[in-house]
Amino acid sequence: MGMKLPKDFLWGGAVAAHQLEGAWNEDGKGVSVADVMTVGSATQPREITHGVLPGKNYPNHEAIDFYHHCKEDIKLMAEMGFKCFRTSIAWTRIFPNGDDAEPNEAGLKFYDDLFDECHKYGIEPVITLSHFEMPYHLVEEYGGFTNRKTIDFFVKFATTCFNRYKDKVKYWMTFNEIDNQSEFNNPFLTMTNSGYFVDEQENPEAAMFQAAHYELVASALAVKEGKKINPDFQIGCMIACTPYYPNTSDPDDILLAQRVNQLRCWFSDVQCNGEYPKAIEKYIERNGFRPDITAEDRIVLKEGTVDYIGFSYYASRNVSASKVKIDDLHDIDQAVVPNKYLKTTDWGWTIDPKGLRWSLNFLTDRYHKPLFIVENGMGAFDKVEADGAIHDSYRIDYLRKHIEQMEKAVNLDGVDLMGYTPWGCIDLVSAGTGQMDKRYGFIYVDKNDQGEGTLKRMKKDSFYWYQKVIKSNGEDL
Ligand code: BGP
Repeated sequence: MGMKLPKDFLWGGAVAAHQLEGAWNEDGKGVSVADVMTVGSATQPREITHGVLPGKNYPNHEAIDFYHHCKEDIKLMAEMGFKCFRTSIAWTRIFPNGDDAEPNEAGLKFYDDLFDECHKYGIEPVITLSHFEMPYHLVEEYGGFTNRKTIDFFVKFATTCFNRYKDKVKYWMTFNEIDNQSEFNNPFLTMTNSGYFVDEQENPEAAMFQAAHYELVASALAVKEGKKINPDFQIGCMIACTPYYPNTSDPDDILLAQRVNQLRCWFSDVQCNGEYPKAIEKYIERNGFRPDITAEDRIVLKEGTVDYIGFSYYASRNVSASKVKIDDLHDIDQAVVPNKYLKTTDWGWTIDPKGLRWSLNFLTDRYHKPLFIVENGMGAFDKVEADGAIHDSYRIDYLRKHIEQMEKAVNLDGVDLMGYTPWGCIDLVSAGTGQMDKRYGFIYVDKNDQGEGTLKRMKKDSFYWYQKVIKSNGEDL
């Protein structure tokens, strides 16, 4: 038996444009970084190509063709009782090259219709402006966010969307999982977050600090402009909240976990507090990175703090000081060790519902702002039975346990939580691997890793379960 949540709690689901829309080159859409990534797997990272090679397996090109199925799909979300629907606006539908003088009307119209369709059912759109899909032209021509000019391109895109949808969208987020690029050696994460090739950088970590700074300025400027366009907008940041636990009670492990959190959280520190935390200023200085940060930038960061914190929560990680030296730590991944108390998914992600309660408390203590869980879920293989049923009890079990912890955080710990949108409410292309068969949805889509299938939508057992959860406002789990 679960606990009740506030009456206006935003139950829903989350997706991102490039992972479900398909129609990658229709109606004037330009090429995004997602369109030039090949399929990978749990062990093999996606390959980021220098441009598009027609005929290869680029999973995002068709995805689940939401572009042409969105009415049918939103109807299914409404049937589950969604109060909100989180998606992103494909930057390349609006500005195909990123530096275009004028926006693409056909792209703007697609989202007008989509948001109207949501409102038809009383579903509130929750919109991420940039979710791993920067125009590829900005990568080749400008080096993405390693270039200050990209700030203006993003702000133009953001204000175009704010102006156009000011009466249709209230909840916004600027950049998806902006803190993920702290893994500065990971070519996938630097490309998807900031649009540059890590192997072309003289010092990948210095490049990350520069790109992240410009991106944070872009985010703050967007918040400021958005508030001018509609003071009622709620504009949030979006981070990947990963609890880093000390592996033991050895004070070295405790200190290390604190350092790792500093290296992860400074993005949201800047977005919530409007300034760089001391530990990161010092870290940048002692490593001699010298990013271009002007006095004017610092004012903008102060003026453009966010209203709420959107975050994804999937898994926790343990860190051990036996593997690294705390003061020389750069790459967080090198400190990570398995947690013997936790099981993992087929993709090796820990399953840790209590980590969600920890995250909710941690973020509340650190920032004192409303929170929004905008992603949570478990990627799994699903089996379609002969009668068409999909018995995904493992998914229900995962979500139930996380919702229980979320309800404790609200009711026992006093966390101010706006809503909950599990990831991939309809099956879609995995961001990390490009696979279709790593599924998160309440709704199954008939398409496999080879790109075959009818694209037919089918309700899984979890569809009916989540419908009941929403109807009882979280009591009937
Ligand atoms: C987050 C992203 C999503 C999403 C999710 C699951 O990092 O914001 O876009 O895909 O993770 O990851 P994956 O698709 O790799 O399973």
